Amino acid sequence: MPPITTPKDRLRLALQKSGRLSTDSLDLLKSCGIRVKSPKEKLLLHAENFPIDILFVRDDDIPQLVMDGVCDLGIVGTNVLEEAALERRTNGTAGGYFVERSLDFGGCRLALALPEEKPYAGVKDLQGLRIATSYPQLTRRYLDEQKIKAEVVYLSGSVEIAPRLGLADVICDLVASGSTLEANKLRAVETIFKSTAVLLRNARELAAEKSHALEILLRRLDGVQKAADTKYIMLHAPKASLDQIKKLLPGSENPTILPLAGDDTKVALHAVCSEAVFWETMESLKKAGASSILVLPIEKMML
Ligand code: PRT
Ligand code: ZN
Repeated sequence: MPPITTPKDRLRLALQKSGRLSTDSLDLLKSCGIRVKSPKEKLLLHAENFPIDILFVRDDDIPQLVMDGVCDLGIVGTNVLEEAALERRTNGTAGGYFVERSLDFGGCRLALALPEEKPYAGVKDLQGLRIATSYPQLTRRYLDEQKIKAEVVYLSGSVEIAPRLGLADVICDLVASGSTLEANKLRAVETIFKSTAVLLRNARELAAEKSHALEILLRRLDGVQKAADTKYIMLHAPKASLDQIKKLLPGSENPTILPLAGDDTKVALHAVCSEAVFWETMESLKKAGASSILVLPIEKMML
């Protein structure tokens, strides 16, 4: 079979076909203005209005596809990426890649957890135990760093039931809300890795057309991510407390000040805040004399 090569003028991006990262990954493309018709019915889809093709696969295959250059880009959790990278380093088949952007979804942590009733005073208590995990490389690395000798057993799924089945004393699994651990009467005792979804990129230099497309994609992506952290705030402020109110606005420069029809004592203030606007901030603004405070989301930004 001839090697699979990527076209010279279209980027190829690997996405999880069906799972926790799928919707967020597709939503991100959509916010970047990239239209993909009826996803998931096909393995490979061409975006309608951008030079990018999307390959839908299992998340475990994404690091390899990018490292081997079958895809230029991929969206995957750093848990899966680091596990694959460690495995490749062990086998001596490490491929060139780098993390182009961290994304603000898919957050979770890889944690060691043991039955609630089992006493635990510190990592030393793991000595000699049997640990079930889908992440043997990351688990082994942690144990080596901590100089703990323990047996690592690989399970591809349902790791949380391993202690109940007598397969292991401890598990090392992904935790998000913690409800799976709770339902299985387990408690997390150590976080060994913090994960988030990332945009992964093959390290080879891209042909000019692809490089240009990637530049546009990254600029849009930065705009979307920046907009998500940024809010537009509008309020009415008494002229007398305007300076105090301006100081309370999180991460904003030079607000727009407009006269208010029919009221000489007040002005309208509009500002872009580059940091989160919490209820506490709004309460402080109100205390300082502001009224009609509106906080609006920003959809896109280009600075
Ligand atoms: O079929 P495919 O191989 O593509 O998917 P998958 O079943 O291997 O992965 P999937 O879709 O479950 O997760 C994809 C990625 O989402 C993971 O690799 C992580 O990067 C990220 N992610 C974020 C999570 C979680 N949060 C998560 N909570 N992946 C899995 N979980 C599981 C965890 O394994 C445990 O069973 O959810 C359970 C714990 O969740 P809480 O909320 O009860 O703590
Ligand atoms: Zn998977």
